[in-house]
Amino acid sequence: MTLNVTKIRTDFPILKRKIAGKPLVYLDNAATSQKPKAVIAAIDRYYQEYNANVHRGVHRLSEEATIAFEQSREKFARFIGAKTSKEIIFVRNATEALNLVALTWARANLRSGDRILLTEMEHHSNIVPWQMLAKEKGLRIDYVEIRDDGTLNWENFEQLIKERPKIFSLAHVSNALGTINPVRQMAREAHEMGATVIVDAAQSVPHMPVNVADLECDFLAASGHKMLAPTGIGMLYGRQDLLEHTEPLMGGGEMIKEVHLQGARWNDLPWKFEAGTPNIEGVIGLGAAVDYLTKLGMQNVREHEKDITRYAIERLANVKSLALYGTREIEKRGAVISFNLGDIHAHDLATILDTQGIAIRSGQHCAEPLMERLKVPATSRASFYIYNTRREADILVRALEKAAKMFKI
Ligand code: C6P
Repeated sequence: MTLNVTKIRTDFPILKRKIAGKPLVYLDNAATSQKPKAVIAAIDRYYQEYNANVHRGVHRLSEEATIAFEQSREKFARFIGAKTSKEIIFVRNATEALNLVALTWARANLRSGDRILLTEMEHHSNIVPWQMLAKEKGLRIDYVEIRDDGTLNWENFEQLIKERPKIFSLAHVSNALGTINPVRQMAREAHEMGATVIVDAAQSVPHMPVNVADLECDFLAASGHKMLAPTGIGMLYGRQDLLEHTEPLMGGGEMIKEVHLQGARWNDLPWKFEAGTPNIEGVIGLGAAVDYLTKLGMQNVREHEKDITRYAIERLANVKSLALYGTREIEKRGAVISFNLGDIHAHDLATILDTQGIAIRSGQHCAEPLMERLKVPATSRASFYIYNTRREADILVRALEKAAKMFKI
């Protein structure tokens, strides 16, 4: 075992909960993770001891809040290998991060007739902002196909990248299939063809070592709430030279250096993109979450998740009438397993599992084009994290076998 899961579990008060008289088995981590005491305590401490607005006051509380706020930015910058914390912009979530790139850098740099390249496995957050921009500016969107095993079709990518799209934006890890995409290899080819590379890392940053220099990406989006931090805090990484030459989206306090009746001058990076009072408690919680994950070691997190995913897939493969989606190659997938049991609708299955205390997600996972490609209306999805155990995978398997009996399939 690469992580001391028994010890980790004691850090998460919610895991002691019972649901319908059964211990909670929380397997909906791709939707949002649970929060450790250290994160809850950091937020509590902020409100109890140094609640104040940031970057505004010279009084002690404001100074302390500003230091904690900016330290969190430094921590996250180090966590993903950014060159400087100026490259980290705080937003609400990964969705807002992707929209921010679309509405600022992309809106200014793309012209009618330009192409954007996405993939068939994208989350709606990495499709709809581009569709909106495409409509506004007359752009064309192409999608890299996926193979039946849920990996990207490399030949198709090579064809489409030769069309010289201005943007190549893709998920690092698919939230519905778990596929880990070879971002670095693809980014190299995309750059050779002149594209700017945007990575939706909502499902990778919480689960494995992620380094923006290794990925060779230009922008990267992530959400705090999937990596032990509170909801309402998201992170956009952008290469400093790109952000320096990009106009802000929103105007107001915080994002300006000086304002006169006839004009204003923007603040330095990263604040020029952070108009208004930010989510201070969210940022402070994020700092504590990064500390927690750093202490565990992200390679250890990945190894633990590989172990439990491999084990769960092996066991699930033996459940009668269970269809598993995605590649079986463990190196190519994260800790997300999508499946269907016979013809039971995913929502019915999730409801049955809930009566056993098991929380999974069911539906289209905000990836409707992918569901169309898989020719399924929905899937059930179990997703693991640092506190999940093989025993919990066993509980899932037994509950599925019970459901199969109940539905006589
Ligand atoms: N996926 C899931 O259950 P937000 O909602 O902005 O924090 O994250 C959006 C997002 C973007 N990209 C990927 C790959 C994602 O998985 C998500 C969020 C959740 O799969 C909620 S739909």
